[in-house]
Amino acid sequence: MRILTFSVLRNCKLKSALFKNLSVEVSYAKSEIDKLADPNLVEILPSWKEDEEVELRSAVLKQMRVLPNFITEEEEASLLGEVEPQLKRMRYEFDHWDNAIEGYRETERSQWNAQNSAVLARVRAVAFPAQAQLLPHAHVLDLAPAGHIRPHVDAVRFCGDTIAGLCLLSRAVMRLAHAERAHLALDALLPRRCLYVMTGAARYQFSHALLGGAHSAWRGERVARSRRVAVIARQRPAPEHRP
Ligand SMILES: O=C(O)CCC(=O)C(=O)O
Repeated sequence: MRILTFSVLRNCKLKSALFKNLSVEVSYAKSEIDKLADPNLVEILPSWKEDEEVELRSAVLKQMRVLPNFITEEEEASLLGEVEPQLKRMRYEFDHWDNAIEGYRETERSQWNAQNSAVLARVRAVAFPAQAQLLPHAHVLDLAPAGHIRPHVDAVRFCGDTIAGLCLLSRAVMRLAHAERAHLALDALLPRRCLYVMTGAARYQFSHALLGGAHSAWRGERVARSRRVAVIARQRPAPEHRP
């Protein structure tokens, strides 16, 4: 599906206020992110020496959070049930010469059934500031078992301060590397059914990549990857960056 090919990942070309029609009651308070995030799922790589850029290190660790078991198995099945018919009609894209991503198919979705709307409302409540305006569509990104995403920073013209992704079907390793000093790097283990939330320095100063199965390891152990679907919510770009 070439219309979306790259539009989302490279340009994050999504539109205004995600979930704006939602009337679901949300029970999480904003500080839930601190309770739900597991700091053990984000690890600074050895190339980033302990005494180097200490403030940046502590900032990025606060700004890349992984919330394990954010959704239940039933909620995962329900989200997949809604996106699968659309995804199944597409082919995985490989081999595009300048792609930042390989082995993927993607779509956008703004209308969800009641159960999925409730899940997405929880994402909004936990991951985004109360006043944040979100893009109207969630980005649904389906990576084949052999698919991967190369390092990139989401363009400010198309995406604001915070990016939050629900991870379905497979765990994966996401690598963040400082855009100018790539040895300042960290890995995040994204377990199946987690939510990750990237904001601030983690979103702007670091590239992020989704490692392919052959390169995915966590604490010395290989992380097998199978097909993975991410449902990603993004904040609207700041007014000064809007196209
Ligand atoms: O699949 C993911 O969770 C990450 C996707 C990504 O890198 C992006 O949309 O910018």
